[in-house]
Amino acid sequence: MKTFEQFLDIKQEVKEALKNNLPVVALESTIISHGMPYPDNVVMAKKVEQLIREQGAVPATIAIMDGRIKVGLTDEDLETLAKSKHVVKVSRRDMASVIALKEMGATTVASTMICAEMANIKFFVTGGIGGVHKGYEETLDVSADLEELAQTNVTVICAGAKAILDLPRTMEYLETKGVSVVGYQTKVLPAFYTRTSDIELRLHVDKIEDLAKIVYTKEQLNLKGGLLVANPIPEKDSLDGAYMNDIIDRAVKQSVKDHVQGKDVTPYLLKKIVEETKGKSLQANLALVYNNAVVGGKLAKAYQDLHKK
Ligand code: PSU
Ligand code: MN
Repeated sequence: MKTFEQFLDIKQEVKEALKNNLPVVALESTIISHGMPYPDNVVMAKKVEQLIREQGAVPATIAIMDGRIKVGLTDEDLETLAKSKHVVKVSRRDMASVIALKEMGATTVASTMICAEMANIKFFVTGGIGGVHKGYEETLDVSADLEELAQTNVTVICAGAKAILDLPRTMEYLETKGVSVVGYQTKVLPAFYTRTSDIELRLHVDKIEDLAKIVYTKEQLNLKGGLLVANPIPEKDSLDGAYMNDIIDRAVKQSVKDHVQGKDVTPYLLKKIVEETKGKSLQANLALVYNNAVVGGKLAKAYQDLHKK
């Protein structure tokens, strides 16, 4: 037994799927505890799991509870996480302390990747990744998600990075760290609430099977690190770019005035944007996560089919 396995609590259904080489898709929990208000968050968490199942894959939402890394949560666990005011947002640096001190922790993209790799899960669906923040020249605020993508072997399906971030610098950082960003049915980086940005991607594919081939080949080559699939929000759910940028700029300025720092920045901005858009951004956020769940489930399945050949 590897030493970390003593802390892993893999749900029976997930364990069996992994044993039988069936497709499994990991999900993060910070999006539940810190990314959306209750009760939308728990509705989202359950629906995402259902959508993944509909693609023929098994969902595994990850969180830290009672000193254990839970891989696969019950509906009751999801409720607890969604309602509690005392959930720690756990990135890589917080993992050991939250486990050791038996706190309740929700995993970010970075820590979900770590836990997924520990459990041998290859695919992970989220909304948007963290990145280089606007004004980073002053604050040095760069999400640990980017470092994790550089070193942990999990494919992350997201809707790009949202415009609260400095998108060009986020892309440069990923390039430096050797992380492939593959556009799925898009030639430009989607910007979360919107389908497009002015950043051209070096790589895009139109077919799920091609994504699966890229994941498989990266693995055969033994290349370290993650792979980022950028899947744009559906047209009908996307918001107007200029409208959103204006709201985001104001939210970022307010966060500086309010001296928001560290891990509080992203949750603060998300909440402000939901308020300012009177819930429109929340609807868009839900729609894009569902869309990612469908693509993630299909990709996990396509990868497994490829593997069998
Ligand atoms: N982007 C979203 N919703 C979220 C997050 C990002 O649209 O909930 C969360 C993810 O868990 C991501 C984390 O990993 O915020 C990034 O936080 P930070 O910027 O502090 O690294
Ligand atoms: Mn940060």
